[in-house]
Amino acid sequence: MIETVVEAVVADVLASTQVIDIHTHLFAPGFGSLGLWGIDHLLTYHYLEAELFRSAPTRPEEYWTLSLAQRADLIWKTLFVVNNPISEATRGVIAVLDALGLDPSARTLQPYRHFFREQNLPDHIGRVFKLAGIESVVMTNDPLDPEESPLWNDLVSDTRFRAALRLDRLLNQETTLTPAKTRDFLEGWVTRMRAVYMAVSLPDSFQFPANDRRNQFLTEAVLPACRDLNIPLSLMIGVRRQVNPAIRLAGDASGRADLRSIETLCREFPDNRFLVSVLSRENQHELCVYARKFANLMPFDCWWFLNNPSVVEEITRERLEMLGTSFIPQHSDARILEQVIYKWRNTRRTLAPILAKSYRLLAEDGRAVTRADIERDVQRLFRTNFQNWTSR
Ligand code: RAT
Ligand code: ZN
Repeated sequence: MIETVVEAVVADVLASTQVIDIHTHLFAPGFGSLGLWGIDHLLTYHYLEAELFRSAPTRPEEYWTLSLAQRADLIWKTLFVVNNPISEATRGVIAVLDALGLDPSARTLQPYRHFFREQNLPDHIGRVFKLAGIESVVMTNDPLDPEESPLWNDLVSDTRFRAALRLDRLLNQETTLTPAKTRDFLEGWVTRMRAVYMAVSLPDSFQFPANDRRNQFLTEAVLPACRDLNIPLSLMIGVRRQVNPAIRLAGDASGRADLRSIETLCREFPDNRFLVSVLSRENQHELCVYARKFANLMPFDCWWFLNNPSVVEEITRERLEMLGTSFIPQHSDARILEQVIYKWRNTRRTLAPILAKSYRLLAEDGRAVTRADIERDVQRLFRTNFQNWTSR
């Protein structure tokens, strides 16, 4: 295949491969108001709130007294009318409106609110998934969340939404549970949720081994439970929570972590599988090095502040060069349903030239690829690496 053809074929294969979105904050319709969608939530996404305070004189204390609709109006006016929406998060809203057939240059939110009011949620979810090219999403499910846990009682299952048992409260805060009780608790909840993995976000200061409560619960409860249930543990490392509490969810930052903890975990727990994402750009290369040492380590995603084309490009090239296709390139982290449209569109757009370049180099070195070869790689990246990791 000649070069321009390769890039077109890659783009076409990426577009037609239904992705499994392995980490989101979305909820199946059965969770009612926990599932966020529509224009007001799209605009009050914390990525946009962080940008609002840089361009409007409004103070956070003042912002939080406003209603949801007033906050959305302020963000629209500030970031979309008075300024051009050229940041990644603002451009995403434009892409969503456009994909849904709306004119993205309205001065007020009235036409968008009207559109979303007319939608019936189950049909709308189907349309959004189709536009995003996703087959299913993995939710973030915290059994200690007082709003969420009672809803599991009589939930109608929806195979488009799979569960992941989130451990942040259990591991990062004090609970009254002992490690032994925690292990039973986790095994019970994984079975009930049919969770495909357990997950925790960890600070940049995370150390393993260390003489602390988190290490004790990891060693005595989480790791044995994951091993017995034969599911992976997802570690998302490098978040510095609430460096600016005034801006709430937008107030978290990132920091470089000591990845020798990953080395120890992978070596000392060979019967466990780890999905690992690191938030600091500076940690990416060593994560690839560790993945070359330990087959029970699966690097995934360009997470949060890394999910911008310039950084995704760098990280993904590095991973392809060092790991071939044995990693999971991206998840959406969507908190609001329609975000999957722009997040996956951006991922495909960034991946196409990167993959095409790998195939061009391969051809220059003597082996041309066929469409079937490209399909095999994209299947691994978008689907089977995760499927194999979670259903052994
Ligand atoms: O990306 C985000 O929205 C962050 O606020 C976090 O949710 C992060 O992805 C996490 O899962 O902790
Ligand atoms: Zn997340």
